[in-house]
Formats: sequence, structure tokens, C-alpha cells
Amino acid sequence: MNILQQYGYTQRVSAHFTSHFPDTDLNPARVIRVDRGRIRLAAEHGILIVAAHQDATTGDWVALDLSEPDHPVVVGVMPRLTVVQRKKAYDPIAEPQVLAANVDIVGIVVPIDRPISANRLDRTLVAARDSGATPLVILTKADLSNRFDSVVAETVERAGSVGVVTTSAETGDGLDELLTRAKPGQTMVLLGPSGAGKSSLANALVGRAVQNTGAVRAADGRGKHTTTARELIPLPGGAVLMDTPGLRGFALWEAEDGLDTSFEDVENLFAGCRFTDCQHGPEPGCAVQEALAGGALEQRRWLSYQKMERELASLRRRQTPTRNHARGLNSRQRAKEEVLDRDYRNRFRQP
Ligand SMILES: Nc1nc2c(ncn2[C@@H]2O[C@H](COP(=O)(O)OP(=O)(O)OP(=O)(O)O)[C@@H](O)[C@H]2O)c(=O)[nH]1
Ligand SMILES: [Mg+2]
Ligand SMILES: [Zn+2]
Repeated sequence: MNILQQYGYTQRVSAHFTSHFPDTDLNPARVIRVDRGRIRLAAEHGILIVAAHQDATTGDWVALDLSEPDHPVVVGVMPRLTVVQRKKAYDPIAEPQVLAANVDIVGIVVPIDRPISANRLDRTLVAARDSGATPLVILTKADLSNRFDSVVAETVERAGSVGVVTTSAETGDGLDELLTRAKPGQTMVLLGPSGAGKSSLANALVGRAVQNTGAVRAADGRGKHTTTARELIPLPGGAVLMDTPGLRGFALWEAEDGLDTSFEDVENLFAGCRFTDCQHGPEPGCAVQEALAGGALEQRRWLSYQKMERELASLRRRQTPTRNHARGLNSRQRAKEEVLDRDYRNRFRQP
């Protein structure tokens, strides 16, 4: 396998690349990591570091111009095959933040050493379903399963039809199963809170310490944001893993399709309401109120659904005028100055 293939270059990607960049002088490369204004790329001949490109994020396939060997330049980004995104926190323009590009599997990491964050799990499931990739719930730290008994059962229930794999980086349990889920050439991103064990899982899957890991706070089991950048890691067996920094909350972006499937149980109730325009408040014959009263629908889950609905409604309001404005700004011709920092550059170095 050449380096590009180790980072997920398949026939499908190749076909997409050629159709989007018919100029045969351009070379495919994949963004392994972005930091300090520079991007690390996997290219056919090795790993290289070039100046950042505004539109390129970790996981992207880019077109590389190597006509000046001392000055490789990213000249374009292939349209993403899948994208996991969330709304930027506190951003009034509400442009989406890309969490992961071109992944096939969204690994939603749920640690079982602390109480479950149901809201985050639901939201991550929504974003995952909306991404075009396959969601997979990954329970971590199975060796600590005696701490919070309910986490596994509750996670399985919330996951619905989404697959759940239970793992331990400590004992190695579940690692083989996880590896078989990610086929050669596929990319799996790990998304979850800080301290969930994402990097530990990466190390366990690779079989050596490729990522730093950090102890969780004894008081509440939360992590300390050890991982600070997303990074692609080739796995034995030909799949690619994307380790990520922990999520700090999770806002939604354009997730309407995902909402339908993630809250299927809630939305199925609506059909049972007496009035078709039922607001699910004090109206007579409201199936939601009945389910709440009878315990068939958890109050917390109903609140979570309503909160998402409100969030989606406000996003819709904000998107219509402002997104066009934002697009206008983006389409302005950007100055093409891909200046290489020579001492940082590390061209064609075999890893
Ligand atoms: N007992 C046990 N501890 C684990 C396991 N996996 C991870 N840990 C511990 O959990 C802590 C956090 O692990 P990390 O892998 O750094 O967590 P992370 O999700 O990468 O965290 P951030 O990089 O901060 O987002 C470390 O102290 C790990 O040793 C496991 O399977 N079993
Ligand atoms: Mg980490
Ligand atoms: Zn109703």
C-alpha cells in the first residue's frame, strides 16, 4: 500500500478526484492535520507540510500542484463526499463548523465511567445521521463497567437501530470487532467528550502510542482536552481513524433529516393526537401528553426534542438572509499567496 492508500485513497476517491480535477498535472493528497497555519498532507510520495488553504480541513482531499518541486501548493479542495458539522458556538452568522470531512463511519464515543449525557448523545446521533456517513456508537472503558450500571443500557436504547460496540483500551475487549466495522479504505472519526478515551482507543487499535492521552479529573471524571487537533491515523487492516479534540457541547446545523430518524419514537406519537395541528400542550386527546403521563415518554426526552425543534427553527430564521450574505463574502476572490515556511517544511519525508 502506498502512503495515499494508507490514508484512504480508493478507486471511488480517485474517480471523484479525476472528475473534479481533470488537469492531469494535479496530484491528489489528503489533509492529515491542520495547525498553526500549516497543513500536513499525505501525498503519493510521502508526507509533506504546506501552507494552510482556507477551505481545507482534516480529512479533505486536495489538489496539489507540484510543478515547482520546492513549492508544493494546494490549489483546490475536492467536494466532500460526507461532512459532519455543527453550528459554531456563539457565532451570530451561524456558519457551520465542519467536524469531520470525508468519513464513512461516525464513531460516537460514550465513556461508561461517568453518567451519560443523553442530550449530547442525541445531538451527536442527529449530526451523524445527517452527515451521509454511518453512525456507530462506541462505548469505551468497558473494564470500568461497575461504576455506572445504567450507562450501557441507556446508550443502547437511545442508539435505536444504530450499532453499538463495547470496547476497552485497557483490556483490548471489542477492538477486533471495531476493526472489522471499518473496512479497508474507510475512514472512521471518533467524536465524544474530553476524557472519553478516544486517543487511548486510537493507540490500542494501532498497537502503539501514536497519540497523547491524559488522565481525567478525579472529581467528575471529565477530561482536560488533551488532544487539540483532529488527526488522521492509518490503522492496521487498511482503514483510517480520525482522532478529535473533545466536544464542548453540540449545537445543530441543518439537521432536519437526522431529527426525524433520531426522534422517531416521539414523532410516531404525533399521529395518535386527536387534532392534526395539535401543539401537544393542553389540547384534549394529545398522545404526547398521554405518553408523558403514562410514563411511555420520558419528560427529559420530550424536553430534548422541543429544544431541538426550537434550535432548528431559529437556525432556519437566521440562515435565510445571513447565509447568502456569508456566501457572498466567501466567494470573493482570495489572494493566492501560499507562502511556505521553509524551516517548517518537511517535504517528501517518509513517515
Ligand atoms: N480503565 C480505562 N481507562 C481508560 C480507557 N480508555 C481510556 N482510559 C483513560 O481515560 C483517560 C482519558 O483518555 P484519553 O484517551 O486521553 O481521552 P480522550 O477522549 O482522547 O480525551 P481528549 O483528548 O481530552 O478529548 C486516560 O486516563 C486513559 O488512561 C479504558 O479502556 N479503560
Ligand atoms: Mg484525545
Ligand atoms: Zn398532541
